[in-house]
Amino acid sequence: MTGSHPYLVVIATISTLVSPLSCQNVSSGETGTKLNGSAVDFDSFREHFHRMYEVNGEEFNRRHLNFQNATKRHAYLNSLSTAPQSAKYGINRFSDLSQKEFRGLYLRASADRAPLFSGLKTEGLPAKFDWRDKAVVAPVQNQQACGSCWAFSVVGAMQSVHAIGGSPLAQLSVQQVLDCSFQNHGCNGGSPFRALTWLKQTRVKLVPQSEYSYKAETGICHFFSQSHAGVAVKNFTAHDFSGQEEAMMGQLVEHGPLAAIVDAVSWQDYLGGIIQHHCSSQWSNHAVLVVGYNTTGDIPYWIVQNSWGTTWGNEGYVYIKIGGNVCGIADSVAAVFL
Ligand SMILES: *[C@@H]1O[C@H](CO)[C@@H](O)[C@H](O)[C@H]1NC(C)=O
Ligand SMILES: *[C@@H]1O[C@H](CO)[C@@H](O)[C@H](O)[C@H]1NC(C)=O
Ligand SMILES: *[C@@H]1O[C@H](CO)[C@@H](O)[C@H](O)[C@H]1NC(C)=O
Ligand SMILES: *[C@@H]1O[C@H](CO)[C@@H](O)[C@H](O)[C@H]1NC(C)=O
Ligand SMILES: CC(=O)N[C@H]1CO[C@H](CO)[C@@H](O)[C@@H]1O
Repeated sequence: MTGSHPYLVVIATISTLVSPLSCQNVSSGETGTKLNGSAVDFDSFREHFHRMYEVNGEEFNRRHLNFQNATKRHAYLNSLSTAPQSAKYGINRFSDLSQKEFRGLYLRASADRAPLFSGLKTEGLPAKFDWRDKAVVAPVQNQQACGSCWAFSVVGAMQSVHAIGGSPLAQLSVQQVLDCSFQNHGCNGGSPFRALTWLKQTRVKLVPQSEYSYKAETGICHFFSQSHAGVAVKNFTAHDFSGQEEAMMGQLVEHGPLAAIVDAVSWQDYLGGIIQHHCSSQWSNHAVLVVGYNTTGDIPYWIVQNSWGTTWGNEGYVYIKIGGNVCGIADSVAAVFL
């Protein structure tokens, strides 16, 4: 499933191209109901997402062009969505960003190579499994205009594994990882594996989110004494499960939610449903948390928590077809041990 298409051009240089003003408003469209894509004009879009740019000003014209390009992309992306449960693409709060801007703001995970998984598949797996049913998955968060997905995926895995171990589900500080994981680049991006390596080597304890709250910008690392309560990583595994997604299902059930990196270029336009097409496995650029799967229907799928707020996708989640390494979901997958 490597079908890329003319609109999904890879843009190698990642730079922040958007003015801080529009960044703010890119991340502020969290209220109200979601536009569902069909026949939305630019005026309705601006009203819905509170875009204040001056009519016919330079920014207005540029955003209008991006918007028109987005609607063209949607027609293309939807052309293969034939089954009712297939992914739908359309207008959302990202629709006035160019693809390059979107990448620069949201897709800031660097690719990690992991060794091919060589273990066995687990026998007797349930046909569907969802860690949310066990109340060990924290609510969907919003990274806002900060390239911090790599930290959200790692912290998401840690807080779930902590809760699976019997502790009350608590949100841990993403900001602490952003500020303190010095081999990464804060809001300018990072790698989940480097963050996990840092956590394992330093045994830094992540404090609750309430004590070190998320700012959506890189700050100065706060240190806590060793006696301060927090959660540390003992170990982690990282594997490539491409061609072995059933074994990956076993890891999920045995160890808890998994941190994974994906190619999320087409997610700019995603509204919901199961992604089967238009999602390559070649250029990973985003990090997420795999929390479950469902193989009972015609199209088996992964249940994946994203960090773009609850108005994106299926209440903040994305479904990805199992098999074929769609979006590179199986390319490098980490399980954490606390
Ligand atoms: C999208 O919105 C239109 C008009 O509001 C509505 O008729 C249609 O059923 C909606 N489609 C979906 C998939 O929700
Ligand atoms: C919009 O699409 C056209 C043609 O597909 C392309 O040439 C142009 O660069 C795109 N504009 C932006 C702002 O992405
Ligand atoms: C960490 O995990 C790796 C891979 O499973 C294993 O080889 C290693 O012994 C573990 N280390 C510790 C300290 O548990
Ligand atoms: C699993 O998938 C089936 C088929 O698509 C669907 O009917 C069912 O609601 C799903 N189960 C859960 C728990 O989401
Ligand atoms: C700079 C700018 O346009 N800011 C606007 C962003 O959107 C909010 C509403 O969500 C407006 O109040 C701001 O004026």
